[in-house]
Amino acid sequence: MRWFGPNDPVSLWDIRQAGCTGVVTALHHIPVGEVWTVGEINARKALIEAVGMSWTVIESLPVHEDIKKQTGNYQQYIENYQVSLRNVAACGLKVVTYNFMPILDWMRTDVNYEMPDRSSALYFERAAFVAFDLFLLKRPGAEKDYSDTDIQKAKAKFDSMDDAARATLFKNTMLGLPGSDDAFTPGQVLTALKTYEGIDAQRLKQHLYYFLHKVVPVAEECGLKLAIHPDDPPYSILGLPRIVSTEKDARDLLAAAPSPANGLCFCTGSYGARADNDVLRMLQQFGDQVHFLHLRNTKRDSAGNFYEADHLAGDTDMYEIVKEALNIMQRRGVSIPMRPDHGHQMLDDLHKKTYPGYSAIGRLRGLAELRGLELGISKGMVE
Ligand code: CS2
Ligand code: MN
Repeated sequence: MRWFGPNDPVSLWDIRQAGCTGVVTALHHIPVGEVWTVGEINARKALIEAVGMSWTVIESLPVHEDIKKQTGNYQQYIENYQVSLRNVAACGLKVVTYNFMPILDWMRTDVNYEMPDRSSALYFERAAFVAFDLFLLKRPGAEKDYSDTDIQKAKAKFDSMDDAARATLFKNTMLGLPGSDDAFTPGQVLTALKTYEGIDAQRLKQHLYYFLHKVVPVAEECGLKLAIHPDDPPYSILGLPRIVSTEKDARDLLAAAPSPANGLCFCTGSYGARADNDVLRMLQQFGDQVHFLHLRNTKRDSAGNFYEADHLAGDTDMYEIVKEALNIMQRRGVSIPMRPDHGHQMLDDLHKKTYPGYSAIGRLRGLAELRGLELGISKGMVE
């Protein structure tokens, strides 16, 4: 499971009791772009080992915005990244997850979407998102990104909301902005978006490939695997380019720096939010370069909405995914680290404040179901 560090309301013992043998974590207290020192890495590692678990996967070693834009001190930040890679390898870590999403990481319009069983899920509602963009953020030129139907639906949605609902929508939508604990104003967001003017998808791809040319050889030399997490949701939002969304994106970035160190964090939930991504086929194709697996399920509808479903429900056939993952591991003779990505807020956790998607009990349910599925399939394979 993922652990957010000593401030996480979910403790390491909770995670161990959920049946985990390891955690994935990051040094969230180190500002993006600064070097992770051996001392800091080992201190974190000792905390995890003290409860009988291991730490081999980092999620994430974040990439500084200057590297994505090739502005300011980006060369220095790339050098720092290289040093951090050497340091984490020296401490015995194996996999480094990162992403290349401009400004925002994941984006949802509702982090308390009630499921029929009264647990709570993360939800992306297209009309609400378009309403946010047009009427709350008021991004200049946003209308040209949407169809007339989109705009009409967004207007109807917005008109149906009172001030409190609008404020909640704004807050939820901004949660994927790093550091968004302090509420962002629309002005601040628009200023950040403006820094990407002139950077289209093609240019952002070039910047990613440049970064890969600099860091993949270092990772390879020190025996690390890099695992890029896909965009979530997997398409352009707020006029920002997103370049790790499709099968072609993944193929291109692997081909841009061919190396055993250049690989994917295969997130079935993120890739699966797009109807034209055949997630199973993608896993079959990229199996040799999958270094980390996020197992999560989404349920889409034809209007472009999706919610996070139970791990074994939703649009992705988890049985086929786990079976393919087992095939890949057998073929490669490796064990690919896996975690349940997100979970519903449920039971006692409904009364607790936790990171959206990362309450304990819903993830425990997902993990238990996935482990059972894995064991059942693997026993069946042996027979
Ligand atoms: C995660 C991502 O919670 C999530 O959705 O899967 O935030 C992921 O940790 C980052 O994109 C990886 O860099
Ligand atoms: Mn994920």
